[in-house]
Amino acid sequence: MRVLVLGGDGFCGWPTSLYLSDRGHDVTILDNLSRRNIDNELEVQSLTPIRPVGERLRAWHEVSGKQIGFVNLDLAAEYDRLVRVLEDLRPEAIVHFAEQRAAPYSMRSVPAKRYTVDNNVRATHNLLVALVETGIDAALAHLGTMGVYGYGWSGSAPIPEGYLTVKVPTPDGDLEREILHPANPGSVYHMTKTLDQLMFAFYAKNDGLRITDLHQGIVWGTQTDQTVRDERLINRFDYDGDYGTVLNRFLMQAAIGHPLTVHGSGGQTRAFIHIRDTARCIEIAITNPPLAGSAVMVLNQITETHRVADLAKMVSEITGAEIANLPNPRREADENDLVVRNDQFLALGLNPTTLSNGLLEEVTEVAGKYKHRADPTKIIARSVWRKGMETAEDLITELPAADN
Ligand code: NAD
Ligand code: USQ
Repeated sequence: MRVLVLGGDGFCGWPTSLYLSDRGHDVTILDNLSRRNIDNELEVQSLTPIRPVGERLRAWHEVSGKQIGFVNLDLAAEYDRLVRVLEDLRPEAIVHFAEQRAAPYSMRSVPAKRYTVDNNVRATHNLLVALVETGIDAALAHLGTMGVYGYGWSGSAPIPEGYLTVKVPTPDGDLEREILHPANPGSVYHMTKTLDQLMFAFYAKNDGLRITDLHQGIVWGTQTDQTVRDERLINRFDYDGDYGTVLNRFLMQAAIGHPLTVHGSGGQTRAFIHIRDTARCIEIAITNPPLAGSAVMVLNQITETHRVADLAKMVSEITGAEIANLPNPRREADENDLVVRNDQFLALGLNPTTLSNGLLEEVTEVAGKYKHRADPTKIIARSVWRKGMETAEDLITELPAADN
């Protein structure tokens, strides 16, 4: 298939682009490299030495013999160029990763909140309008998030795949209806994903766009079968307090001898997926799209759920790392249940990589190898959900210095 990967220079987009290319798809990446600019703004770099995009693409051509195209374009701002790119490439499938994706970054300041909403909402809407204007009937797979459902809203009831069957009381008896699961975002970033959902529902209904919204859990791991083929292909590894996600942060912290930064009691339960499975799920999604005129297809892109405290314990048992229970800078439940349906991906052939069989490999081969690149001052999460919230900043002198 001709596949356009929006946000294909990022943590999920890069390995997915290589995977799709390796599988014989004709891939073009579109990215404005804004994520690399945010690294500069935050004065932090990926733990792994990611190469400039041109060098990445040349390296892929050398090792695989395959070409991946690249377009530097701001999806949120350059609408006319986007239309021209779509008309030139006429993609059969589009994968949409191109949004600001960190919840802590989206809460750190007024400019960051405004940027996250402007960037994400406009990027998604521009894409949808451009598909209608050009008449390109591509299968669109968007990376949404498990966080659109919120945590704890429905107690221990399993979270369905997007839609909930409800009974509406009427004078003539109950009507059964299928509705989009109520949105309950926990950050400005997560809120943009709930807004995306409404735009998708409208354009699927009104214009017959074929859309799959992948409600993905937290992605962990770094390397895939493609990114290991040459060091110039290495994937990004975020570990800082804004962009680092919990499990990769714990793995990196263990590698440099920093205590594991559990927020509060660690009773938060979240859904996880390995980066290799992200890439596989995307191919499954674009090759099994909904029919025109159908509602948006929602797939929960997760393979397992864990409590943060249990992850810390697991990493600590393997590595001997200490665990620090820090003040939680976020407004979130201290504890929640989470049971998630993911039947559709399993039925479509996904064979999940689970935590136990990939964990050690990550600690030793990636975090350990590049630990000299870590800046320990960037580890503590400093973005707070409300002014005046306590952070771990005051405890920093009490935390043992990282053994870097
Ligand atoms: P990332 O920040 O590493 O990658 C996003 C890419 O999109 C970057 O390369 C960035 O430069 C590009 N981009 C952003 N705005 C753009 C714009 N206006 N125009 C063109 N390019 C733009 O993020 P990621 O971790 O790869 O996440 C990708 C997607 O998957 C996001 O939408 C995110 O919400 C979703 N997701 C990620 C995770 C995770 O754990 N990383 C989990 C669930 C869902
Ligand atoms: N947490 C810690 N210690 C840390 C970092 C995080 O205890 O050092 C806790 C957080 O407080 C939270 C949980 O771990 O309770 C998850 O935090 P996270 O930063 O790993 O994940 P999150 O902010 O939810 O965001 C990430 C991605 C986002 C994606 C989302 C999927 O950055 O793009 O949408 O995971 S999900 O969480 O399923 O909505």
